Amino acid sequence: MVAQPVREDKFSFGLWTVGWRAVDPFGDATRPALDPVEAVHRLAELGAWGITFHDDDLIAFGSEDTVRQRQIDRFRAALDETGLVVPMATTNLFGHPVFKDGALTSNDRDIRRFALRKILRNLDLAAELGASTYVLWGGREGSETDAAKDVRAALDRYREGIDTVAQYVLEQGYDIRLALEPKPNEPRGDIFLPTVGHALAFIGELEHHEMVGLNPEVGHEQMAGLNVVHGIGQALWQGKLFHIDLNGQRGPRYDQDLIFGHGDVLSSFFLVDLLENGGYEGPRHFDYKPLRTEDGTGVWESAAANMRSYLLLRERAAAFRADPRVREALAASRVDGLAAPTLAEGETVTDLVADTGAFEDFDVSAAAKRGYGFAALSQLAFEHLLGAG
Ligand code: GLT
Ligand code: MN
Ligand code: MN
Repeated sequence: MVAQPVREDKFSFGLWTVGWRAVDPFGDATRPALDPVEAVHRLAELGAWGITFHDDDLIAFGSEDTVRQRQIDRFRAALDETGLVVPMATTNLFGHPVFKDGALTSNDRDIRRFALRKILRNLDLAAELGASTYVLWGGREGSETDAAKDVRAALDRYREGIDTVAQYVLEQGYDIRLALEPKPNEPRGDIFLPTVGHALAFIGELEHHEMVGLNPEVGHEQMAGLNVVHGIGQALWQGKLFHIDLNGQRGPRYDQDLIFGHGDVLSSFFLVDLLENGGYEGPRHFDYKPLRTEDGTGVWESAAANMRSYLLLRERAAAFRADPRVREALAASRVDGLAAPTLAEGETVTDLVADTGAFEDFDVSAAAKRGYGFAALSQLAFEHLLGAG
């Protein structure tokens, strides 16, 4: 029996996920608009813990202040009624045509200033609703032609933008950290900060680098042909996994935003294993799109499916770790051996050079002959994943 989702699982969903009306480049919406208040109630009934939003998901772009306030009040009442929390919020800096050349890196300075103000206004709301993470996905920050952008100037402006937002958070005394979300392409031909690696390197250049981390998305790393488990592993290692977008993707193609687990299943298994055992305590946030073929029933089926996938994988990963055959296989593969420092405690590089056992007398051919047993280990993981463990 698979566990039912409970609040402690920290499952959250973007308002833009279940609320996606399925407009795509080739066709119109197939579903009616979803009232954010209904989304809150439905997600709470399904066992979710949190809901996240872009400013424009909650309040239509350009709404008058009274309309804006009314929407916020209704949303807050639904949160109070259900106990759902808002762990994260973000800004839509990609939908309106004004952002067609980007927001923080638009060639037009006035647009960059407008974008900053749009972020700051929604940050106030995020703080008011208790969010602790603010995501910045640079969907339109990029280009289709290399003639259009001076990349170094764009990165200067990107850094200035993030530093300005961080400064504002500090000045307001908000308990909020910023999380950058990498993506290689779509909607721009090429997006700045395309991968976890690029974004980590960029963060190192920021004035307030300590309050900026990542919100990696499973499918985005896979669109770039990269191993998402390695990307998340490095983000964790650098203390920068502030948030995560879970979904599914089948290789390098358009951004599919499938249900979590419905892409590379084996990778999802190892990712859940890493999140559960790697010290990550943040939200398990699903950023998926219900298939365009689905009606309202299918939307809520798919929301539940994300959580069920995660719980099933969590169960399988726990069984894998608990299996004595797996423990033996791990030992045979010397996986633990990697945790031992290569130099002994107090040993210097001079000592290493003096150690003839490390080089002159080292039996290279014996060491080269030894197998690692990864095939057996990998098959055990596969069998546990299929429930055959
Ligand atoms: C958009 C994008 C997502 C980002 C969202 C945050 S918006 O749907 O495809 O990956 O997480 O801005
Ligand atoms: Mn995302
Ligand atoms: Mn995506």
